[in-house]
Amino acid sequence: MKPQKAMSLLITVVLAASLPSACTRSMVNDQIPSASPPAQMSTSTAGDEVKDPFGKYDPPIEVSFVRTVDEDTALNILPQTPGETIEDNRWLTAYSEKLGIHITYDWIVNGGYESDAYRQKLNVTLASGNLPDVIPVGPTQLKQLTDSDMIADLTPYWDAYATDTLKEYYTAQGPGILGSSTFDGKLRGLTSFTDGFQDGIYIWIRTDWLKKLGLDAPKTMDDLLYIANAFTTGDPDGNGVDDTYGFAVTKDLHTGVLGLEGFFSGYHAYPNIWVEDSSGGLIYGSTMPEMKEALKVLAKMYRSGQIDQDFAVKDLNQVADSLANGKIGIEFGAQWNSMYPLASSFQNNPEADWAGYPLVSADDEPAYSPSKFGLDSIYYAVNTDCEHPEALIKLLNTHIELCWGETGDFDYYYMPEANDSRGVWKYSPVIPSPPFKNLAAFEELEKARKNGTLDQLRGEAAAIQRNMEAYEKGDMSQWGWAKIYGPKGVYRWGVKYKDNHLFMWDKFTGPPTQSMVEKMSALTQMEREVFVDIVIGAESVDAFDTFVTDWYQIGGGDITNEVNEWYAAQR
Ligand SMILES: [Ca+2]
Repeated sequence: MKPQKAMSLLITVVLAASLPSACTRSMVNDQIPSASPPAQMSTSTAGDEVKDPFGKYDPPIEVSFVRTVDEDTALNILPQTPGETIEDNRWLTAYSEKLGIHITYDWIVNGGYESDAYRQKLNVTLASGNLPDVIPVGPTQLKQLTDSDMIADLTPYWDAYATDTLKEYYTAQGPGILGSSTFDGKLRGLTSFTDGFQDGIYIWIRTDWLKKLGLDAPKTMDDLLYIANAFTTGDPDGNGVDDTYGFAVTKDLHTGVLGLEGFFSGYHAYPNIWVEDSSGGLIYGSTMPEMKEALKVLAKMYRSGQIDQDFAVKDLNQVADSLANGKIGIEFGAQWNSMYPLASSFQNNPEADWAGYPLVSADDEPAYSPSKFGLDSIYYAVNTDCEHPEALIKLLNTHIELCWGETGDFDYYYMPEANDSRGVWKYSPVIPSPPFKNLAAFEELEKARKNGTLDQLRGEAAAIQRNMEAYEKGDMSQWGWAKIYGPKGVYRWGVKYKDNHLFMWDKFTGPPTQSMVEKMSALTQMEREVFVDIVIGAESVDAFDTFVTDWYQIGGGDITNEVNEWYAAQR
């Protein structure tokens, strides 16, 4: 009931009702040929149109979508943009004026794309077969629509119409982003979000403890292990008792915060992601032989008290509490860890001066930053009946250009100061953003610091600079920003990761396979139990070998086969 009511309120303007739909072929008579893909069109002699990534349709066309209105849009954006509605706003006006594309919505529901309201409505639409021109779907639905041949192969349109910038955005994090929506070599959808791998795992260390013990930041795994031992036995908090630990470890072992992935990578082991083996196939990183040595080291650290003796029953929040209470000096995690949980440590004790460092290796080969694929996102797929599949690409090109391009206006189209810095970009039916967006903001800040042009920053970098200045002026709640974006921020190392290709991308980026859906959670549980038992000494490290055999036998083998079938189909 609620969504319908909201819908009737939101649909205040019926845009361009008399325009031909992009799906009603007979009514469309513009200069863009349609039925055959551009790759073939280019071989024809007469009437070739130039495949302009920003080409305007004349007469205009109509492109239908379905969409959601999330809470932020309903509560923050709409009230701060008087005169604009979901169906009549600055973004739709821009698409109309610049591209001759009139956006309409077959339906609109309240909630995000992950909401039950959207899923239910979408399922009804998919079952009816009456799809809009462009349909935002999850990875599993994308696969189903592909299998039932209801959505177009976007490959020729992508090749012909995507700008270099757009192509760069979708490939900057390796082939996985486009690969996640490619089936049998055909591109069936485009993600709304090009940042599928985050931007790195770092070592966060109490530098006030380093200083107190006369130690330098670690450059190697040996250094790091030395520091962890010193943090345990050297009384870094100066209370005369050995009551501190080296590493933060939770019972779940692998998490983006307080996790051990960054430690394992120092031994070239990559649990929880799929990596290539020497024959070019994919294996599950948790089963790599390299895991064994790393587990052995952890067991030794546990025995010597460098890891909380009760970690096996402590979840993320409990370990975060220990860290906030000054009991832990090293944790592995993402750049945002300075906001949580490290900020609490600083709030409790202003001397707790955390800093982020790059991962270290146990030998000469670099430790790659583990990058698990987590595209919590939707894909734009195009109805096979749609007259102008390339219109989607033009919308994406234009969105990027208006927000981040030379001719764009970030302060009008993204987060306008005039509208209380609300994210009006959400008015657009497509919302691609640059990968490594935050790293790019750091690089802008670095450049401005070097050139003395901090006052000329705009957009996100300007907002971050304001937060850092607030911290300088005594607003302690902004501490975390400087730890990421300041001159000594952790992103110094993020830029190095990026420039030197030091990411270990998760190579499986497809929808969950059948066996994965059925068996992965049990396998993950077994993995955690065995690894924890090895660390606490309940099992010898040789239990790892049994684990690998068991893992393959009780479902991991099937999953591995399916993952490799998917991988082969990507090529
Ligand atoms: Ca102590």
